[in-house]
Amino acid sequence: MNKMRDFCGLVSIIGRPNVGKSTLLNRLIEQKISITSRKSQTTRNNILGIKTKDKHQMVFIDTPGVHINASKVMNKVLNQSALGAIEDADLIIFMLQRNKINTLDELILERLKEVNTKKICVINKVDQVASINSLLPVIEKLRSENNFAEIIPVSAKTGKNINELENMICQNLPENNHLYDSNTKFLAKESFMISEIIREKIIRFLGEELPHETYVQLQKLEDKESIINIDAEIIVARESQKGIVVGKNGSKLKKIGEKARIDLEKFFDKKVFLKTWVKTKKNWNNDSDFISSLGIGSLYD
Ligand SMILES: Nc1nc2c(ncn2[C@@H]2O[C@H](COP(=O)(O)OP(=O)(O)OP(=O)(O)O)[C@@H](O)[C@H]2O)c(=O)[nH]1
Ligand SMILES: [Mg+2]
Repeated sequence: MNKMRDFCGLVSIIGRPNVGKSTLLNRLIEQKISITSRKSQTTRNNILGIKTKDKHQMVFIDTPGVHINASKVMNKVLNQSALGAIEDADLIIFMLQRNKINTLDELILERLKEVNTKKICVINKVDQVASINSLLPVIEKLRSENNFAEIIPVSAKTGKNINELENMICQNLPENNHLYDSNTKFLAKESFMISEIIREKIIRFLGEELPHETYVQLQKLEDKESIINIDAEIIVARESQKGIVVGKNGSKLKKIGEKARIDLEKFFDKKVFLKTWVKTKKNWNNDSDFISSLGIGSLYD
């Protein structure tokens, strides 16, 4: 008698910043577990998300965008995190966007040529290209110069071709026992999810540079029957940045807190009381020991 076979593998999503890796993970998992924004360097950890479809279990790793100029300590840590996920993967999803391959894409592609792992190339944001025809030269270039098992245009935002991509992923998973229960979507601790939701609002509401100079540390997490009480400290790297986060008469911080609370209530399906304040820890983002003590760059499961 034929034994029914199970398939399971680690699927790493790799690409330069801002191409939509986290948006794709959320779309595949059908739940927002990885924060997203228009600004690059949004993701700071390898984020794990799981999807089980019958015999197939996909264990996704969303990674920080790979950087070209990794001179800053933080950039180096993030690059190591992303490149580490290449080594560990059973299947690599390389992601780029629209109909352009830029220098950074090329660099990552060169790196990927050195690994024997199966690869799928995902061209994201096709909702923003005039026609699928305009993608043909890019697809042809990617096909002729690399060894992808598949190349597929998608829109993580609208969901276009996501089912097709999921089928391709399933077809390329190795035969393995499932690692997680079929209902499990993520393993991240509540405290990590909360800090990330607050950090997303900081990134979305502040200017280009500042988001990378902040992190969020929970000081209190009280899960009561009818309400969750959260105290969160927002840390900046310089005293002068404090005022920017707080805003005129506290307006910015208030907005960040309000938006975060709405998302937290959605996530926990419960009332949330959130208190936030800002503190300076000088040059924290240039201190590699401190960065790793925060867990930045590590796998958050
Ligand atoms: N139009 C369009 N926008 C998209 C799509 N996918 C993602 N985006 C947007 O692109 C921006 C970046 O998305 P993210 O998912 O944060 O990108 P990322 O690759 O995870 O970025 P890093 O974590 O910084 O490396 C966000 O503003 C998304 O809403 C898409 O298919 N179409
Ligand atoms: Mg991301």
